[in-house]
Amino acid sequence: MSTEPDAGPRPTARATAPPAPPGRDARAAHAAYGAALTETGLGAHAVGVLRTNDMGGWTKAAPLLYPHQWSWDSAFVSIGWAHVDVRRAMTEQQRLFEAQWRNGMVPQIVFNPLAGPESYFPDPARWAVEVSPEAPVGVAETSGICQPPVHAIAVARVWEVALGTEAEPEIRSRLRLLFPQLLAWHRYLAENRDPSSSGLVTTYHPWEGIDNSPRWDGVLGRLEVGEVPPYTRRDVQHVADAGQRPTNAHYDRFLWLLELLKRYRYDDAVIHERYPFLVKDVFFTSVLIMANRALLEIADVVGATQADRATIRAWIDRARAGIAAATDAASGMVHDVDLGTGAPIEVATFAGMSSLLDAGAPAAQRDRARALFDSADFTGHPDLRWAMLPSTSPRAECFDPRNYWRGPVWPIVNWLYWKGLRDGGDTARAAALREAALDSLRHVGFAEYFDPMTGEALGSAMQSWTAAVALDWLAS
Ligand code: 2M8
Repeated sequence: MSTEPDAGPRPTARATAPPAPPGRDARAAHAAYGAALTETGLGAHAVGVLRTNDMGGWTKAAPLLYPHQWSWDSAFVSIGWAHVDVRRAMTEQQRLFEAQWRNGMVPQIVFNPLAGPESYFPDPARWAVEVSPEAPVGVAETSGICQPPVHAIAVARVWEVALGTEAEPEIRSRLRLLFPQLLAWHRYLAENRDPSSSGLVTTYHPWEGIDNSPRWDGVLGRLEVGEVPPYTRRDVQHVADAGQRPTNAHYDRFLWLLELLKRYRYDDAVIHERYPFLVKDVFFTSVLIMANRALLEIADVVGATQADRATIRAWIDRARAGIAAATDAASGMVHDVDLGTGAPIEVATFAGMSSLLDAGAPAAQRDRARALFDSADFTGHPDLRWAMLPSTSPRAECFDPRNYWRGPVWPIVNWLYWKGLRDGGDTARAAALREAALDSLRHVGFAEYFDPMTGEALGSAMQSWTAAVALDWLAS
């Protein structure tokens, strides 16, 4: 990876450094972590997490479980770094975009060249992205799928923090370099991932963000799993309890999909024709709307052409129409569409309120989403420890409070909804969510996710993006 532009001053102070990264004994680590947090204060400790995971220009998503640079994690991480060092925040994104594919795709994972093949599975050899003429050559190795486009949102936040500081001119010139790459990324999503111009992004794999969400159960259940070369799961070696992670049956399906993507050389046209996991993803699409709104702000900063601005506005309009069409008239919930059957996926998860991520969505649509957000199905559920959005409604049959994306609270998801509420002028609701989130973080620490009822920390400790959103909430 190149060292240009400069990564900014290397962090030196270690006074706030958290305890050593957790291995198998993650529960004890979470507890030690919580105690340290009370002593040192949330902000100082969050900075300690970012510094611990800092690889000099990019940040590991977590110390052991995720030893590489993940796409949307890194975007949130930039938002966190912005409050420590805006130059370092920009570098995080520029490093990520060095691995952008020729077709504009920003890969889900940019692999750490220093981490051995046993550090994480699937590794670069399993992805074998060199089968695609679109994969980058001569830069870091990557996976072959992508994740929600939080990057422009992050970069707009970095700019906001840099504004009026001595770093402003430098950040502006670095934004000029990044803008075309962000535009190419959004174009990839608007075109390659939506060949029918429905306005909705097609997702190809649970690993494109919300891994084992019950939203995918129907499609995964229909899959006929073919021959998957033998593999060893590494993830379960790093969490206290495998019950917090996807099942082996899920992993077999994830890996079979990977084999198919590889067989189709990661070619979007072929994938749209033959591949069995094609879902019009309303959450992904709504993040893209938020990101395109942010990209318009960046367009002003860098003096983008009118043609580029018109293109971005057209993408927003089309996506908005797609979300409106995917909204259930009776419940007000927005549903993904399973392209295999053409049917909506009617599972009650946070994705159902995706209209709240678009501050410019029609008022009536946002009103309905807000009512759902407040309802006992979501943040108004009486047993919640904090009034925050769980990944799946506690009233849904498939709700599991401790298993990954099937129930636990993810602070980063709440950050997105907080931003959507705040940008949409819903200041009281946004303020309440921020308060609840900060209180939860003080108790839970920077866990990957937590049990919505008990507040028990789950998954990895010292998760970078959790620390990053804490820093942004503290600064907001
Ligand atoms: C989780 O996903 C990875 C695969 O990408 C995994 O389980 O191994 C998800 O929560 C994903 O959204 C996140 O980006 C990643 C790193 O935090 O972990």
